[in-house]
Amino acid sequence: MTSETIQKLLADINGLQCKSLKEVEDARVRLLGKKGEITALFEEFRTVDKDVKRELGRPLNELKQAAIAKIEELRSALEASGPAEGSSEDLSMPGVQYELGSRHPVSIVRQQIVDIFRKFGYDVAEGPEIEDDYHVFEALNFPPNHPARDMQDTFFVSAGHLNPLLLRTHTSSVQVRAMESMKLPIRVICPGRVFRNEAISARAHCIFHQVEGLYIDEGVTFADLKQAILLFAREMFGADAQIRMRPSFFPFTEPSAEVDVSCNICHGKGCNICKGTGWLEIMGCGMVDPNVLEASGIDSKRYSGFAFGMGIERIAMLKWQVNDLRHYFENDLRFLHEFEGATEV
Ligand code: 2NM
Repeated sequence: MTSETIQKLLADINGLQCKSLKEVEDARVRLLGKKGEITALFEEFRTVDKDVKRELGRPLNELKQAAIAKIEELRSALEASGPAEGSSEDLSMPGVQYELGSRHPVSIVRQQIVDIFRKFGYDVAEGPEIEDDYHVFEALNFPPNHPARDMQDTFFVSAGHLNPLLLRTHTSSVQVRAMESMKLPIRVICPGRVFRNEAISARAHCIFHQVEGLYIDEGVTFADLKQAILLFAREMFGADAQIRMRPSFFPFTEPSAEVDVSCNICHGKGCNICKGTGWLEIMGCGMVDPNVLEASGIDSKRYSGFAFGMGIERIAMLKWQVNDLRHYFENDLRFLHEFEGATEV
């Protein structure tokens, strides 16, 4: 090895030109690869005399650094300018295909419910998901020691004072805000996401969606409630849908009822969706408790009202025979694709 060998190779490197990334890689292998020219010089260097080492050590190292720098310079210039003319890139190749999204079954059913009640003259109201104890429990006639107020059932955002912040467990809090701020008579429906501290299973989830409705005016009776729900059921489940009510209990309504709709799968004959009863539970409802009206400043001697609430996931399960709540939150495309085109039913 002589000084000329190194000088000649350095001149080669400085004059190096490449038309493609492949050529750059070939040059790198030729110079710096395991069997490359520079690698070979370093191997030879180990065997030469001391005085040759002293003379050629520095130029040899500079040669290697020059090669590394040149290869890097050529590579980044080519990457910045994109594929060169005459390269092997096929510009007629199709681009990346993005799949078109479709509406989520929960959105479809929420829209259907909202559309039905808008037709009946209801306004749509929304409110905060992080609420205070007052709007979720206190104003809705929940006694201080009610289990829903427990850590076990409700997610708290801040605790340890009189009116803690929490994730709303129902959208009734939005209806309290409507009663506080809207002029009477009030007709509202409140769709939204609610949160409960439950173990996740096929039948329960810590997040789900509700639509609640409220109607307050002079002289509103339980007969009005029954008719409103019957008309809703006919719009939602078909003109021949029937309803029945069973007595129930909620802190915010008195009297309270649970509503069943006739099974539109077996038409009362009995199937595994209605468990042979011919009826499907769809919502809870009742006459708004006078305590709830008074808490929001409404004169319960003059005004009365009804309210109802339903779970959107549950209605969608009945509609499409979804057997596991967890499907709604997993975003598995195979599940979501099943609802393509389901907007009109
Ligand atoms: C339900 C069942 C029965 C309800 C009551 C109210 C309010 F704010 F007016 F008091 N909103 N929603 C209600 C009544 C909700 O869900 C199963």
